[in-house]
Amino acid sequence: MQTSLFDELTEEQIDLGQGCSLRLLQQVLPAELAGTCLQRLAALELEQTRIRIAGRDVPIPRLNAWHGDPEAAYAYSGVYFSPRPWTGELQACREYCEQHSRSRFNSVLVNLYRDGNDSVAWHADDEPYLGRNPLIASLSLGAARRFRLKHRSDKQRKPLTLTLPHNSLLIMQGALQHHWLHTVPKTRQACAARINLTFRRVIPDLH
Ligand SMILES: O=C(O)CCC(=O)C(=O)O
Ligand SMILES: [Mn+2]
Repeated sequence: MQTSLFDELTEEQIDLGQGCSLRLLQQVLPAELAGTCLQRLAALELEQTRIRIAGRDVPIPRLNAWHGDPEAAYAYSGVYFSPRPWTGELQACREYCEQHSRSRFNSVLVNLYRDGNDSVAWHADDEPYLGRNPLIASLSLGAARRFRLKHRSDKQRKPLTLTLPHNSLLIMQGALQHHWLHTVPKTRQACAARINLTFRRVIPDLH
């Protein structure tokens, strides 16, 4: 029987006001492809980048790698990365994420959270070379993790907690990076590995 690629797809939209919105899609890749991508991406050459915080050189609490088109160099907390080339799995994931988000991406940051001790601190994806109001498409594979958002200045706004399960796509768009911060906190619950791919469009002239 021929089934549509998007048969199981479900979508939830969250409007946060001030031109900020989120879309959370489930079952974005065909199930078998999601499984093979998780295995193969976890076998990529990943590293524990070091960043400077308050004058100290600190390893980030996760492994990562930057892949993309040659011109899409990327900087994170003052560290520059030349993109590694696209692999077959990254290319396949990019195509699905582009279709679902109706956007084009020239780069992806691969993050591996080895277990519940790995995390990403509060931050926004607001680097100048992503341009104004960048659309970020964030694909999660493997263990489900909590993803929290808090408003930067309005302390009356309640923080938001989402769970990002295997094979889900979180699309952050509009002015979200301007007004809100996000984090994947550590968890004490036993937790297997999780791969997260954040697809971005770097505008090389803005470096
Ligand atoms: O792992 C995630 O869900 C988020 C990763 C993230 O925020 C980032 O790489 O900028
Ligand atoms: Mn981020």
